[in-house]
Amino acid sequence: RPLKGAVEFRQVGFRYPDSDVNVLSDISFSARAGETLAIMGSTGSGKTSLLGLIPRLYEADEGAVLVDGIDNRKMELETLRRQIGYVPQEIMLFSGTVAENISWGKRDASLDEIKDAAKRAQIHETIMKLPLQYDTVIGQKGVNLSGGQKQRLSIARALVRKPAILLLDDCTSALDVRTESALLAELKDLSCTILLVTQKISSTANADTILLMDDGRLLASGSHHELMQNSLLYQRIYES
Ligand code: DCP
Ligand code: MG
Repeated sequence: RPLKGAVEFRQVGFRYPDSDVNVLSDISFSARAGETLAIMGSTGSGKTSLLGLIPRLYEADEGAVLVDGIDNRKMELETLRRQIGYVPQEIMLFSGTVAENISWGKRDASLDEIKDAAKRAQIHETIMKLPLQYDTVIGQKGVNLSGGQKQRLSIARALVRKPAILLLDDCTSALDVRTESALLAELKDLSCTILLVTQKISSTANADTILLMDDGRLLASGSHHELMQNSLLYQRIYES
């Protein structure tokens, strides 16, 4: 079976429905199935907006977003979203058990599948130290988790659905470099396509391609090597 999960943007322009300014202009790039793409850029540069166009939280106004070669506006929403795991920038956990929180997007997940996702997300060991492990209640009336633990739980929630495309919106920001690189190595093993929004240059090392965004535009794109040679801005970020 050929690998699925290719993502391509063709001259995409986008503005929010209640606005007349473009937040994305002329964005073109492609990620082959199984590749990892890192997206960097200052706050407000359009990274979250870009990710949101893939599962069609919003639709492109100009150009097209293609998933496995098909314009995603022509796909059935459920078919499209079934293959996408999306970890939003704002983590949403509810008051319930750890297992329930992980299986939120796949109600029929078995405990083995839940544990496998948690292991890959580097949170299994933390869970095993909780009073009732996977049955521990978290959230408002339960055990409190740290920011980085919540981030990993919400990554596990996306992984349990075994997505072809994984969208990670700055959700490794609270992880130390070692945990993050262990996580990224695990994700690589899944051979899904990964689009990773990050502020940290350490997370771009594993990426096949890095996109540098600025004010809704793609300033530069390429491998770490290429950007080190061609992009002054990237060099500056790398050295800072
Ligand atoms: N914007 C908007 N309406 C929304 C969300 C965002 O008008 N519902 C605007 C605010 C920014 C631009 O769109 O000017 C891009 O916002 P993004 O959230 O896409 O930007 P980033 O994700 O890059 O920013 P951050 O790094 O802060 O998450
Ligand atoms: Mg954002």
